[in-house]
Amino acid sequence: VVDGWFREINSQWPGQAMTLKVEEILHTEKSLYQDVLVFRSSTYGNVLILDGVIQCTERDEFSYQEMITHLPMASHPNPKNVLVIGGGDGGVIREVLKHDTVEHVTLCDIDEAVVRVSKEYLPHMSAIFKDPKVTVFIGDGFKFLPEHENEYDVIITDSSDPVGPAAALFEAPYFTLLKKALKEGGHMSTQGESLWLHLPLIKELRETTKRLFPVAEYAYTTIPTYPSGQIGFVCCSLDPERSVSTPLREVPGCKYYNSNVHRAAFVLPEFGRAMVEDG
Ligand code: AAT
Repeated sequence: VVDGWFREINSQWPGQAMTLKVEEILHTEKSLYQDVLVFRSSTYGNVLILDGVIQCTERDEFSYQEMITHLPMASHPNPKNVLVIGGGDGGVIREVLKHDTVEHVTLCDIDEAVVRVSKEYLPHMSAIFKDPKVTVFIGDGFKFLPEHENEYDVIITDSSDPVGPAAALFEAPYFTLLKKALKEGGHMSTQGESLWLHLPLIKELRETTKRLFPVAEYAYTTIPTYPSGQIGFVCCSLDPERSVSTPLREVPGCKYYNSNVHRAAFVLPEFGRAMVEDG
C-alpha cells in the first residue's frame, strides 16, 4: 500500500496493475503459506489479498463465485456431494448450497488463516460455514484427493494463481487424482486464468484436462478486480454424452449467472477460440 492505494504489481501480468483506494487496513499477517492482507476499500467493500494478489472484493466476488460454481453444478443432473478445493472465503460454498439437490459440501483450503479472516471480515461469503451441510478441512488439496476416491458428484477448484501453494493444482497429476475422486458422470471446474494474459497456460490446461476427461471446455466471466477484468474456468465432465455448456435447471438468487449467461460463457472471442481450440 503506497499513498493510500493498493497496487497489484506482479510478474504474472507484467506492465499493468489493478489499483484500489484503501480506506482502512483491517488485518495483516504472515500465515504458514502466504502474506494475508484485508483492507476496506473506498468503492469495492472489504478486499482480501494473498501474497499481493487480489483474491476477492465484496463488490464483485459474485461474478466469479457464481460462475465457477453454477457452470459445473447446473449442467449436472443431480449433484449431491460436492468438494471445493481452495475457496477459503466461503463464497463458492454459498453458491453450491443454492442447489437443493446438495446433501453435503466439503471445503479443503490449505490455509486456516484465510478461513479465519474471512469469518471476521467477509461475512457475506463466510456466514454459510455455519450450515450443517458444510464440513471444513484445512489441508493441501493435492493430499486430500487420494483419500477420497469415487466420492464426489462435483469438484470445484477455487485456487489461487499457479505460484506458491497452488502451483500443483494446475498440473496433470492433480487432475488425475481429481478424476479418481469423482463419481461416475462427475463434473469439475477449475480456475482458468485470463484470455488476455495467459493463453499458453489456458491451452495447456485444456490439453491436460482433455486427455483425462471426455468433455473439457473453457468458459469465462467478467470481473473488474481480477487481472484484465476477466477470468476463466475449465469445466469437465466424465460423461461423454453431457454438455457442460447446457444448463439443466435455473439457479435461484443469482446476480451474474442465468441460463443464457451459462450458455454464452463458453462462446470465446476469436483470438481465444483459435488458440484454445485449434492450437
Ligand atoms: N474465492 C476466492 C478466490 C481465490 S481463493 C484461493 C484459495 O486457494 C486461497 O484461500 C488459498 O489458501 C487456497 N489454496 C492455495 N493452494 C492450495 C492448495 N494446494 N490446497 C488447497 N487450497 C489452496 C482464488 C483467486 C484467484 C486470483 C486470480 N488472480
